[in-house]
Amino acid sequence: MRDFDGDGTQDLFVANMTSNDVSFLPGIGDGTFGDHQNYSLDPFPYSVGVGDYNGDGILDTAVVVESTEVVAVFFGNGDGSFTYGDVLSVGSMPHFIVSGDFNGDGRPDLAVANSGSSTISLMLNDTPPIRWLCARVHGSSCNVGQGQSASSP
Ligand SMILES: [Ca+2]
Ligand SMILES: [Ca+2]
Ligand SMILES: [Ca+2]
Repeated sequence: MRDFDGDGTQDLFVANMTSNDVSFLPGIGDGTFGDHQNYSLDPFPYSVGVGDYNGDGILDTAVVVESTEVVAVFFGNGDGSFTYGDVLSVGSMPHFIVSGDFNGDGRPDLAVANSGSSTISLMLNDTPPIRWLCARVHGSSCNVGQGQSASSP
């Protein structure tokens, strides 16, 4: 839960595993949420990481998609809308993602737990301009591509 649209209220960005999409819900500030915006993905979007991955000062999201074994990055536009961006290949049956600055360079990175192979895929964020560097952790690897599997809204 973070303020994605910069209006001072906490918003939600959630993965909908059985409807194959993600939803942005703008917080009103009184515990309720405004109309949601959905973004389609391949089957089984599982979890969401949050960080400013392209360094523009606006929060972005990174969504694990289990069926295609990728992370789909959505860049925030600052008004509550998102632009579909990078697609990062990860390991077998990826489920959970965490975002943090793992190498201490000030830029948010991504780590994904791959339940099918008992591995972790670590992707280091080398920006600006945005560029993902793949690291191998516990036998897993990752590849970086554009528009490989997920679809725009
Ligand atoms: Ca907000
Ligand atoms: Ca951003
Ligand atoms: Ca980093």
